[in-house]
Order: sequence, then C-alpha cells, then structure tokens
Amino acid sequence: MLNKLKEKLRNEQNKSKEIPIHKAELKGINQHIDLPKQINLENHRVEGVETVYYVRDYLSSIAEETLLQEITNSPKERWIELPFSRRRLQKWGGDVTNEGLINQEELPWYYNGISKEMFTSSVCSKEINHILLNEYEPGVGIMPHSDGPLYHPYVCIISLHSSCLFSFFANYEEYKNGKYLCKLFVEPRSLLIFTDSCYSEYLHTINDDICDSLNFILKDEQLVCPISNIFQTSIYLNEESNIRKELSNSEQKNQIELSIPRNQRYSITLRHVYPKSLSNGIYNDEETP
Ligand SMILES: O=C(O)CCC(=O)C(=O)O
Repeated sequence: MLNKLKEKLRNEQNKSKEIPIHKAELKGINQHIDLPKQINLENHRVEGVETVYYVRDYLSSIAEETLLQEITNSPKERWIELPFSRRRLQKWGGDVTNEGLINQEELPWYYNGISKEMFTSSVCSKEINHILLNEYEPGVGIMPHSDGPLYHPYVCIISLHSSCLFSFFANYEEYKNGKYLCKLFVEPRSLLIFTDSCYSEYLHTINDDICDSLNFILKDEQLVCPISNIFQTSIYLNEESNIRKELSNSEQKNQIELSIPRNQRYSITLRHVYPKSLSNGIYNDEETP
C-alpha cells in the first residue's frame, strides 16, 4: 500500500517536471498562436455607439500565456519609458510619420502570426504591419486622445492579463464634465475594434484606477448596467445568476456594485499604416475592417 502511494507520488513529481505542451511551443517546436478561423464582426457589434465591436475570449489562455512570455523575454531596449506616466510601450514595424510608415521592419513571429490570422479570418481587410504594445501597472490608464488619421481607420486592441474600463467622449469638454458617450468593460484575451467617429473624432481614455466598478440595477426584472458591452462580457455571462442573487439579497434590493481589481495590463494595438512610398499620409477609404 505504502509502496503504491510512493510510486504515485513519484509519478506526480515526474509529471510536474514535464514541459507542458504550450511551454514546448514557446521553445520553438510549434510556434503558433491559435485564433478563431472565421469571425463575423456583426455578431460582436456593441449597441449604443458608432462603431464598436467587442469579441470576448478572442485569445485562448495558452495564446495569452505565449504572448506574455514573449513580451517578458523581448529585448529590454525595445521598451520606451514615458516621462509622465508609469505606462511604458514598445513599437514594432517602423516609425509612423505624417507621410506614412518609414524604417519598416518585419514584425516578430507572434505579432506576424496574429496579423496573418486576423487577415484570413476577415477581422481586418488590411494586413497589420504596425504594433504598439502598452504596459500598464494597476492604477495607471491613458489620457483621453483620438487615434488617426494616420492609419487604416480600424483600431484593433488585444488585451492581456487584466481588465479595465474604457470610455469614449465626444470631445475634451465633455470629458472634463464627465459626460461620456459610452463605457466598455474590456477583459483580458478580448479583441476590441472601433472605427468611424470612434476612430476619427471621439476621445478614448482609461482612468488611473486600481479597481473598476460595474454597477447593476434591477428594473422590472431586467438587469441594467451603464456599460454598453456588459451583456457581451465573460464576467456577466459567467456571473449572471450570482449577480441576480446578490441583487435580491442586497440591502438596497435593487442595486449592487462589483469592484474588479486591475492587474498589470498589456494592450496590443494593431494597425495597418501605409508605407510612405504608397501613401498620401491620410486614410479616408470607406472599407469594412
Ligand atoms: O490600452 C488600451 O487598450 C488603449 C491604448 C490606446 O488607446 C493607444 O495606444 O492609443
């Protein structure tokens, strides 16, 4: 009996020394990031603001871990420290100028793989050739700004390791007055895409918070939440029955607040920038993503 137990323990110990499959992939045996083969973005459209798509669980946990490992092992000199923020970033693919992309370089295998898969699965109509990677500590966000018009007008953001609340404002004054157009709860492993006015006109921002609050109220048996994509999120889909239970037990009966702590977060922002030789500097075409 004792011997059998010892053998079991030995087997368990040996098992834990084996490299899991995804670690083997990391070591170059099969360098690949699996993404969904086809995506119809219309099924992921967020109601209430033109034009935003939210794809939860776009990456598998293994793909997320692979990317985090590659980011951790990337050359230290690729990091750009920002003087007034604890956010830092990496830039891959070249330099974006008013005239287009210069000093073009090939993307590392993991971004190249994502770029190709996003193109073949019809998420993007142009192959990604430029990446900005942001690293945020908990409590750090990004000031309101708009992207564009320097690249193909689709902002694609893959989030790793943490969620955050993302807000859009019509302009800086509305931001100052706290009058937002739309709030989104952006989860790790998700893909967020925005275009049209959200790309060219509106400001987007992430607050410098260590926790994000999701407030739910129950109105005529319906759950109501001011976050536009909440019913598309994993947290809601996994927790709906608990949220309803909490609401019925809550002292105020019809409202609860979920506080979601932030981790260190990485956002991979993927875009297609016209190479300078082909570009007049500004995108104004009307294509689908
Ligand atoms: O971290 C994010 O999700 C947003 C990043 C962003 O807005 C930017 O890099 O311009």
